[in-house]
Amino acid sequence: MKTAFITGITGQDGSYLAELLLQKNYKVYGLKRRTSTPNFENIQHLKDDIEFISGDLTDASSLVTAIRHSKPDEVYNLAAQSFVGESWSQPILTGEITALGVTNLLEAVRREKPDVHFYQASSSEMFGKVIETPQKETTPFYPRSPYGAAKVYGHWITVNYRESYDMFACSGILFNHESPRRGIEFVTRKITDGVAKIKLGLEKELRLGNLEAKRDWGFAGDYVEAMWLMLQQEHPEDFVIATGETHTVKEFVDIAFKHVGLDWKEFVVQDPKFMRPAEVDLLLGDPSKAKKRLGWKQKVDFEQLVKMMVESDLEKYIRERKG
Ligand code: NAP
Ligand code: F7E
Repeated sequence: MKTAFITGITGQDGSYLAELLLQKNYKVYGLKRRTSTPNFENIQHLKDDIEFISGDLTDASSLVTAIRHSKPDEVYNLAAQSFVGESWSQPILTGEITALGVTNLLEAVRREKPDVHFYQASSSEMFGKVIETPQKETTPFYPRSPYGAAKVYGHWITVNYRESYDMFACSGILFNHESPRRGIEFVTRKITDGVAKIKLGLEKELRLGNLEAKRDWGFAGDYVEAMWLMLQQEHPEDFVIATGETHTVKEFVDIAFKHVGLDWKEFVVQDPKFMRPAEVDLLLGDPSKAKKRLGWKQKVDFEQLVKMMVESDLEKYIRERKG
């Protein structure tokens, strides 16, 4: 039986990855930070199958203890301050968690179990103000937020540990991926939650920022499979994971409202509060290396993703209404 240690287990990706690894018969450990109220929503159904270890990416000693205790074959570093918008309000904390936190974990692995296969959650936000389109593994980085800059550090320190210590350390450069378990402040989930509330008469409007931004959106359940595949390779390498399609926020809004028979123009209000100090205008990934070398491909397309998320939020509020 293989053993995996996942940071960010309570997040969107952590929950799908834990599901996948449990199906594959892994023993799964998850790093869990202390919270004043429980936040097990995404992993409620898996709680009894995961062994939680208390710790924080900014507390190096807790990571050493976690690796020593779990003795993992594979480590997936998914923990981060992951909301781009918030990274302007908390730039230092974002750097401490999303950048230096990676070094804390790599050091714990190097000292306690250097033969681990290590996955770092890199991001298309590193491409920022894009130098070329589509973006691939060799495209230079130009981050546009404290979050993007922190991810560039996390990416390069992972390359550096691979080259300095011959560790099996690699990064997935993942483009946006969404699901019904996506945090409520991200634009996709904010839209589908808003559509469900408007449809059920619980809200009258949906306030959004830049509707022209373009993103390459995939389904999180498909993307965690790529993470696992990367760690099963003979040699550690970095891969772009994307759909190869890009859509505006407006297109997402349009499909989501249409799905419940409404016209978005009657409900969406543009609010400068949700505009960013620096925007990433266009992201479009080229997943051909992952397709060829990992045999990875997405199963859920853009329209299916939007509809899946709207349906899930509708069901949630209908369930809540019934009590
Ligand atoms: P998410 O839902 O925001 O989850 C983030 C996780 O990190 C949560 O479990 C959170 O725990 C944990 N965390 C935050 N700060 C921590 C700390 N100081 N110590 C330990 N754990 C901490 O993010 P996601 O969408 O699943 O993304 C997973 C990873 O992929 C992140 O690194 C993200 O930056 C990266 N990424 C995401 C996307 C995407 O489109 N989703 C694309 C590219 C890269 P709490 O529950 O306690 O807050
Ligand atoms: O914004 C625009 C916003 O916050 C997408 C994270 O997982 O993916 C995610 O980062 C776009 C931006 O995601 C609102 O300006 C308009 O252009 O959903 P988002 P993100 O910033 O792309 C990358 C790959 C990650 O790595 C990150 O961790 O939508 N937008 N109106 C809005 N965005 C938000 N949040 N809220 C709005 O009202």
